[in-house]
Amino acid sequence: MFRKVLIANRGEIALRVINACRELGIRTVAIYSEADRNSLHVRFADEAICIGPPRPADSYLNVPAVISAAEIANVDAIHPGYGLLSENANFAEVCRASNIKFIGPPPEVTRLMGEKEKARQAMKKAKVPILPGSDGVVDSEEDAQEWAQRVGFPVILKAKAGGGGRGMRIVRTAEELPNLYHAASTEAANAFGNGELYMEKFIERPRHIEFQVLADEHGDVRTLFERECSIQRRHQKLIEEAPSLQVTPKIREEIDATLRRCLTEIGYQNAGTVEFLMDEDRQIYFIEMNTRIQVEHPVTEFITGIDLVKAQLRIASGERLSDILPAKLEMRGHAIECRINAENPVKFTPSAGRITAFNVPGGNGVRVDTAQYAEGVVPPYYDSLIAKLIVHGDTREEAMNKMQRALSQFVVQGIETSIPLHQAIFEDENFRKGEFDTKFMERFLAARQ
Ligand code: MV4
Repeated sequence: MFRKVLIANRGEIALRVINACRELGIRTVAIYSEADRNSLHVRFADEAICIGPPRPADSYLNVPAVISAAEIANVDAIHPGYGLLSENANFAEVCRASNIKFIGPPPEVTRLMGEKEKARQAMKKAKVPILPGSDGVVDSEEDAQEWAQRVGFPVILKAKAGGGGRGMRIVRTAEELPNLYHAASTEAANAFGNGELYMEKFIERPRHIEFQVLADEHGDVRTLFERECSIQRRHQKLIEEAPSLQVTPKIREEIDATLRRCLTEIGYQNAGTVEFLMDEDRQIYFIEMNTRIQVEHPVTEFITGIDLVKAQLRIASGERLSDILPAKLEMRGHAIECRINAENPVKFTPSAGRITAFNVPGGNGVRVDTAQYAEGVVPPYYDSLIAKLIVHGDTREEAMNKMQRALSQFVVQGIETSIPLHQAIFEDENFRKGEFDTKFMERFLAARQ
């Protein structure tokens, strides 16, 4: 096992990784920006190194600064958390060249999955169901028209280098295709430095369902069931749960068998998430793969009893999945996560500043992942996520009731948070019945006006 690990992140996920290391007897090195001097990840790590000014580009995203800190502290490995450098293949390559183990997949695999159209073709080749669409990128407006005729409107144009919904356009008729093609391509070029697009059949009211995977460095791949992530606004997830009410044991077994074969073939390693869309006929289609630990990993930890971050560390140090996971994984109960953001719950404007009072709920089946504390400061430079509230019950109904109890005891004063929004969602009849898709929040917010 590693002797010492640097955590190239901040906030709750930095603390989450520190906790896993501490429990495995690994020394930890925090890095921090000038804005995070008083953060808990700095206080709870064995060592901490300031790597630059507040702006992410000057600190957490500054590869030479991160690598210098790792070399000065003489670490064996770097855990990137989520966001920031976690899916940056160049960073993983620099780690490799510096003889530091990057805790994640090899850079070649990260690069493949980052090119969404290549990932799609790789999945297709391995018989993972994908949506009808272009074979590779569409390289002109004329090419796009041809594919759209073949696939049938509505279609969706997506950026090859994309993510987060940028460079995406829904096209409903041949007439509007030229304008939307150029708009998507220009937006993608500005956002990602690459304007290449591909095309898929558009699903009107999809559900977003993702499968958690773990792969060791000896060719063994296992899935740890699915998460339902349809409750989101502007491509930011708000609530995630596991299992999904829509996924039958048969679907679960089929996806498991297909992904094990496919990801072994690709040479996948460490933790990853495979994203699917499910249509109204419960058909499920691959859309993209995330090559990192995700924000919502605790819901999977609750229903499986597996510590995914410890599993990442053990896999990266060469251990076999057969020594990390039980022979047969059991799925137990139902888990739900609410993302608590520092923002106005109605206007969604960011709310930075000093937290004056902070009470975290607890009790059976309640988990709070946060790096915040009373008198702490939420800086304006970073993601607005300040806490994750995760609950586990025997049934979805019990989990929802537990969440409502926990939300009512979660006190944050001094800044605004999304807690009141979550409370309103948990009173919604359709949400409670599990009747929702990725358009749920749009309808919910429109009805509140
Ligand atoms: C789609 C889609 C409908 N049809 N693809 C949005 C972000 C990107 N990761 C994929 N996205 C979508 N792709 C086809 N062929 C609808 C979305 C989509 C969406 C997907 C998951 C969760 C929330 C979403 C919100 C709007 C659109």
